[in-house]
Amino acid sequence: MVYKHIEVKPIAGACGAEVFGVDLAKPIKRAVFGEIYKAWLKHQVVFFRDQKITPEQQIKFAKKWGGIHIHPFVKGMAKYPEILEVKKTEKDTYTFGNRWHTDQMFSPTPAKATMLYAKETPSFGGDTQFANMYLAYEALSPGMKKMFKSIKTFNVGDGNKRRSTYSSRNDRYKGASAQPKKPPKGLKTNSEHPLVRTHPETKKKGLYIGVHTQNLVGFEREESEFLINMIREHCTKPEFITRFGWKKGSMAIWDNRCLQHYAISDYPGQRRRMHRITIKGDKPF
Ligand SMILES: O=C(O)CCC(=O)C(=O)O
Ligand SMILES: [Fe+2]
Repeated sequence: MVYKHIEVKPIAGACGAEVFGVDLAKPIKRAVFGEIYKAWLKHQVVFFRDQKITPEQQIKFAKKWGGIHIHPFVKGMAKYPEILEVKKTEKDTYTFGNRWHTDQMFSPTPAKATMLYAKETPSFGGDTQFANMYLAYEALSPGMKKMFKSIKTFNVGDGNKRRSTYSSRNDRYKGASAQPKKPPKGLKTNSEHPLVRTHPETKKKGLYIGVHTQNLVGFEREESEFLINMIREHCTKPEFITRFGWKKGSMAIWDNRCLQHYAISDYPGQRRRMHRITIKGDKPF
């Protein structure tokens, strides 16, 4: 791919690229954004370094990717409900996103993209890993592809919803991240999705599974657990993974439709604080 306005450098064989030549604090021309978006679809997650932006500027940039999703049971920042502060302090033991997952998979219309902007980073550790679900699908044998084609997963997000309806001193969620809020009545936090998902824009197929996946629809419990464990292990082979080391001012935007991600919890006693915006997605097919 040839870029006229930006420079794009992959950071690993699996996925992920760093974008150079963009100042997110300034208005971004349509042609420049067009190239960023193309690079994003190709590399699945793009990174920008040394950005100095205000919450207003981050919100403005996020709106270019689609409608901003307001989290139903995690409170946004007091002045900016669009932004969740993902924060871990010296004392916190819980790390938000510390499992392989794709955002809001429990929802009938899970997030399209997630944008994370680093405000404070530990002196070491706190990287985020991304696993390429196109590669994981492509690496399957024709027999497995055929078998997986018609499988639906059942995905549940109840843990978070439950945590958000009470707040005790012992709650491991407390203080460790954005604060829970009461979800609207009747909020749907479980959904069936295809195990093999077609990306609505690239039209490529990828495996679609994450921590929210509880069982495969229509399978016996033993069968379902066996297959899910196998798929989880397969999806996170080192060859499918890239790892991003954050510095203050780093920004990442990832595509939840074709990646899983994992926040590494290896910096006890240190602080890490991120500003997170999620972009609304469609019903997976
Ligand atoms: O903090 C991170 O590196 C990622 C956390 C996460 O899973 C998310 O923001 O969706
Ligand atoms: Fe996440």
